[in-house]
Amino acid sequence: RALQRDLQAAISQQQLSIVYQPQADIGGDVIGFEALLRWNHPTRGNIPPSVFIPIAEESSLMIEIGEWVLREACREAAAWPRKLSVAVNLSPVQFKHGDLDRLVKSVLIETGLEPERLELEITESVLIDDLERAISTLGHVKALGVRIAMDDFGTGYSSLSYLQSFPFDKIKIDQSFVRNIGLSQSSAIIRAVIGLGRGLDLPIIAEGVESTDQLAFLTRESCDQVQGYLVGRPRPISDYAKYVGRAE
Ligand code: G
Ligand code: G
Ligand code: MN
Ligand code: NA
Repeated sequence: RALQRDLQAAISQQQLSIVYQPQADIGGDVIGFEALLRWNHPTRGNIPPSVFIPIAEESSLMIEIGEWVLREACREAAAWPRKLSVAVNLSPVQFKHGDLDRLVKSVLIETGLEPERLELEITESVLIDDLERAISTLGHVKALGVRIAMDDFGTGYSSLSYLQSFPFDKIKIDQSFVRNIGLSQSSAIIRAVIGLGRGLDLPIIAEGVESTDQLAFLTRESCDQVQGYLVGRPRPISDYAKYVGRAE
């Protein structure tokens, strides 16, 4: 496929970049950023990750790209004057191949980022193929002091059993529920997930928060953190200089 071939060149030709989306506590203070990959294709312009990540996942390219994102995001965060956290998404492919725990360890050493400031986001699909192996790898990563967040929570098939299999550090409520706050089903589901977080002593972050009405609901329900356009869009980190403690 043409895109696959082009993607191969993307890293070395510096077409990949990372944008950062702020994550805030419920009072509005920014506590960290999620790193999100962007590809500026030389002729086709911006290609969304929903298109190119699946292509990368068909080959060993995802390993290479995943390493690049992790290293870049950790290097970036290590340079922030304020010690905010950085969240990096992991592809299931990175669990199957590659030596994920060794990679994380060496990137932390190389960049000097404090392990407590790194959060790795995984989806349930990571746990589906080889649960034993994924849990063992995640355990090694956690032992480094890195946190693991369950992304897109509520959209997979058996979220609750996974919460029993592995000690996650955070749950990210999928934006599809947040979008439908106001409909009774979504409100009830969000309430239940927040309650689950309380019971399991896990912080809950709501994704895709766009309106003050949604924020008001999440505040009322004692959600811990929020992420979404209301707090800030994914942007180059230079746009968030003030948040990371740099002079503008
Ligand atoms: O930023 P955006 O909403 O376009 O991201 C779309 C999807 O791409 C999300 O599911 C997000 O998790 C995924 N994605 C973005 N950056 C990365 C990355 O660096 N690695 C992986 N594996 N997925 C990413
Ligand atoms: O799957 P994951 O949660 O990693 O991906 C986050 C995706 O959600 C990114 O593509 C990001 O651009 C998008 N996103 C972040 N905040 C909002 C929001 O408030 N509204 C919408 N519609 N999308 C958002
Ligand atoms: Mn994510
Ligand atoms: Na998500």
